Amino acid sequence: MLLVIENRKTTNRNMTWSASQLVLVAALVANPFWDTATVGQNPWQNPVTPFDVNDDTFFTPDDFLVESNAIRAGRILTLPADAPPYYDVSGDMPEPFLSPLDLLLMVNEAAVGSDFIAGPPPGAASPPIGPMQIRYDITDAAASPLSMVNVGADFLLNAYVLDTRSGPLGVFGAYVDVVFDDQLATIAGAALHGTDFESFPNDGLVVAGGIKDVGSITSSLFDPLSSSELLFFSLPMVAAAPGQVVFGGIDNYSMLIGLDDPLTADVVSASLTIVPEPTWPEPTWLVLWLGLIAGTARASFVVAERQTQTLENVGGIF
Ligand SMILES: [Ca+2]
Ligand SMILES: [Ca+2]
Repeated sequence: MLLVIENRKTTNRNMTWSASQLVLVAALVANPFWDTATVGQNPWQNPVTPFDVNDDTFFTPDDFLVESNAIRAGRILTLPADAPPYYDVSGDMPEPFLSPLDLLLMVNEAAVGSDFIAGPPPGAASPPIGPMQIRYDITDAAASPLSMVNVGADFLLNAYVLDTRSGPLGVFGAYVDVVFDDQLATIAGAALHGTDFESFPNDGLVVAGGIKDVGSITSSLFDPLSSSELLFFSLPMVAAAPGQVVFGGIDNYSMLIGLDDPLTADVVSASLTIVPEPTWPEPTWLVLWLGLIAGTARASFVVAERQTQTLENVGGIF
């Protein structure tokens, strides 16, 4: 087991470290009880891999959810009678306990290890619908709302997340499939993750009819998040063909602070009307067309001038 903090700055897995957390990390390095040889000797440590807290055989973001919930709820030093969840990642011996060190070990392993999957567990069934919302809207690069664009125009598809419980604690994270007609619009760049959700980002896999598993989890595993609606990600896109394109889909693996089980959030879709680019006549036809207008105007002027002269001559008789 290797604890590397510096590398985290070079990855795209940003975490916020307070001075007290760094002290905890230093304490971990010096902790005489931290030893991989203890794996399998502690009833609250997963005997197969200590990072699989919820014991589903994978190390994925929902393991962070379970561990973070336990620490936020103040369960430090008090482990439940039965495991799993296997909260004691560090495998403290001779006396097991749960602390922020366990979560920090997971952060380190996810940043430098090869066993972490930044997305839902492979083969996981869609979780039941729960009290969370993912809302899409469409803007230009300056964040002005868009409802209609020309073919070829760039735009941003933005996703926002909201904890809709009566007593909201905030959104922990999500990995979502965005469904849309890829004949009408195409993805033009990597996802831009919201500043509140920069941990363990997944830019998604582009597939026919959309993109799979775009998402991340909270930028701070220790501090409370705002319970108001937050920007989750923005996807750069380009309008490809005329039509009305709808961005939606309900297949998402979403997580709320305080709930150990992932859920499926309600999705509020967004639509965009794409119209053809303005067309202009060929240059030859344009010259003829302008010439015709000029000729017509000249003829009208001549006629008007002659009418004026005629009236003047008539006036001269009297
Ligand atoms: Ca797991
Ligand atoms: Ca521990």
